[in-house]
Amino acid sequence: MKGAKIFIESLLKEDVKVLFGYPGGALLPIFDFLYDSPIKFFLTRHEQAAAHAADGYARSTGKVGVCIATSGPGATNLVTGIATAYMDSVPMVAFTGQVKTSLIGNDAFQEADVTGVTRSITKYNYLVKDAGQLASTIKEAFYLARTGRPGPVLVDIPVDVQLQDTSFNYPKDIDLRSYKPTYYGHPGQIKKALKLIYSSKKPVIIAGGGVVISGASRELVHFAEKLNIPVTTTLMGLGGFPGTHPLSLGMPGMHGTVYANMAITESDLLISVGCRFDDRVTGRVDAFAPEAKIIHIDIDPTSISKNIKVDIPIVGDVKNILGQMLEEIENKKIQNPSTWIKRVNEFKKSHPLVYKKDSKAIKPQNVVEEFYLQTKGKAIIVTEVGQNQMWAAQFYRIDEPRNFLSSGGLGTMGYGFPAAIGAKVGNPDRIVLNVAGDGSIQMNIQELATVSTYDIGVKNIILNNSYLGMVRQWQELFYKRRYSGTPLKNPDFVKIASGYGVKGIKVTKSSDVKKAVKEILSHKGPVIADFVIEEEENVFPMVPAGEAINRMIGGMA
Ligand SMILES: Cc1ncc(C[n+]2csc(CCOP(=O)(O)OP(=O)(O)O)c2C)c(N)n1
Repeated sequence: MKGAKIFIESLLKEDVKVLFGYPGGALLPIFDFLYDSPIKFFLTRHEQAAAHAADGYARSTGKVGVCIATSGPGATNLVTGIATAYMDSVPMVAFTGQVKTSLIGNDAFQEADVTGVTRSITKYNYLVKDAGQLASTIKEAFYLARTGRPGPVLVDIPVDVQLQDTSFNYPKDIDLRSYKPTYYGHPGQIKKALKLIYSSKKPVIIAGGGVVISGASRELVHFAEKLNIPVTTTLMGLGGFPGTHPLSLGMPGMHGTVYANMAITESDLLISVGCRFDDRVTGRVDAFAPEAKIIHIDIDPTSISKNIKVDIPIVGDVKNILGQMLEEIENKKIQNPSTWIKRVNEFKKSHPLVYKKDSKAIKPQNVVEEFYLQTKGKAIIVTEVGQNQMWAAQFYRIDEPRNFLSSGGLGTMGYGFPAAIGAKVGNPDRIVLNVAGDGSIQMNIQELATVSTYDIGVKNIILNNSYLGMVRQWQELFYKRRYSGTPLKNPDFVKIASGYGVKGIKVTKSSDVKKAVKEILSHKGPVIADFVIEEEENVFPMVPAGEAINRMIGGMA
C-alpha cells in the first residue's frame, strides 16, 4: 500500500470523519486518495483557519481535531493555530506535507523545518522518513494528542514517503515507556486534602479548563453541592460548572466578577480543579488568596506550584480524583459553612455585573444578553479576542461544558470564526455564535467562502466599535487616551457578506437589537451581523495589570 493510502486508512482507524485543510504540491498523493475516501474534507481559505477549525471541532466534541497543510508556507501558516491549541490543551493532530527526504535540509522549494518550528508549541512532533513507520506514528500521534494533558501533535510527511509502497499494519496497542500519565490521585494526598476541606471555614473552588477536558462537570457539581462550596470558573472552565447554579461565582481574575475576586481574597482554602493559575486569573501573585491554603488537582505535574505555591498537590485526572474524593466523603458529616455562603451571597447582591443602559447607542452587553435570552442559554458560544470575548464570558451564562470556546492561553485574534466553523461541523444541530470584534473578524474573514461553500450556519456577531477595543481601553485608562494604532476604518461588512453569498445585516439602534437577534437566529445559513456599538464602551470590572485581584476598577453598582 502507498504511504498516502496508509495515511487515509490510519485516519479511518482513528475514526476521523472530518478533515480541515489546504492542499499543495507536497500533498498531492494524499489528496488523490482523499478524493474518494469517506472522510469529509473542508477546504478552508487559509491554513490558520484549518487549524482553528480542527481546534473548535475538538473543543466542542471532545474528539481529536485533524488538519492538514502543505510544506513550507502551508505548514508555517498552521503555526498560530497549533500554538493556540497547545496553550489551551486541545487534542489535535496536524499533518504537513514535506519536500522529498533527499532534499530535506537543502533549502528546497517550499521547504520549512516545521518540526523545528513547532517543537515548543506541540506536545510532540514527528518527521516520518519511511512509509513503514507511518501507521505506528499516526497511532502514537492520536494517542498522545488525546491522553494525559491533551495537546496538538504534528506529523510531517515527505512527499516521497507518501508515494512509497509498504504493507499496512495498524498497531492495536501502544506502549510508550517514557509517557505514562497519572490518572488517579494518591490516596494519602486525597485524605490530607479532605482533612483540610473539613476544617476550612471559607473554602472556594476554582474550576479551570481541566474540568471541561476531563468531563468532570457532574462530579464537580456533586462535590460542590455536598460540601456547600462556592465555585468560580475561569475563562477556560466556563460551563465546567453551571453558570446559573446558586453556588456559581462566575469568572475570577482581570475581568472577573467582584464577588469571585473578593471570595478568593477572603478565602481560607482554595481548591483548584484543573486550573493552572494563569496570570490573568491571579493578578499580583503575592496578593492572590493571601489567607488561603491551596489544594491543586491537575493532570500535569509541571503545572503544580508553577505560578502559585500550593500546599497539597494531587496529580491525576480531575474526574477520577473528584470521584475518589466523593467516595471518601460519602458518609461523613460535613461542616456547613453557611456564614461563608451568606457572606459570598451578600457580595453577589451588592456587586452584580452591571452596565449603563442607553436608549440610543447599542450596548455590547445588551447584544450578548439578548442572544442569551433568545437562545435560552443553549448556544455554543465561540469568541474572538478582546472586549468581545470578555462581554461574551460575562453576559452569556454557560451551563454546560464544551459550550464556550475561546482562545484563553494565547489570546489569538482570528480564532473565533474558524473555530466556530469547526464547532458547527461537529454539532450541526446546535446554534453556534461567534461573538467577534471588528478587528478580530478581519483576521480570518476569508472564511466566509468556507461557510458559503459548505453552507455552515455559523452566526458572526460583530460588536463593532471601530477600534481595536481592548487595546484602546488600556490606552484610555493607562495612556491618557492616546489612541495609537487602534482606530479602525472598517469595510461595509454587509457588502462583504453579500460578495461571498452570505446573509449580512447591520444594526445601528438599540431599539432594533431584539428584532435583529430574532432575524439572525431564524436564518438557517451563515450570517454576518454588524452591531454598531458604543465606541468607547469598556469592559468592567477590571483589575489593572500587576494589581491584586481585589483592587478592581469600574463596574460597581
Ligand atoms: C493575533 C493577535 N494580534 C494582536 C493581539 C493583541 N490584541 C488583543 S485584544 C486586541 C483588540 C481586539 O480588537 P477587536 O477584535 O476589534 O475586539 P474588541 O476588543 O474591540 O472587542 C488586540 C489587538 C492579539 N490578541 N492577537
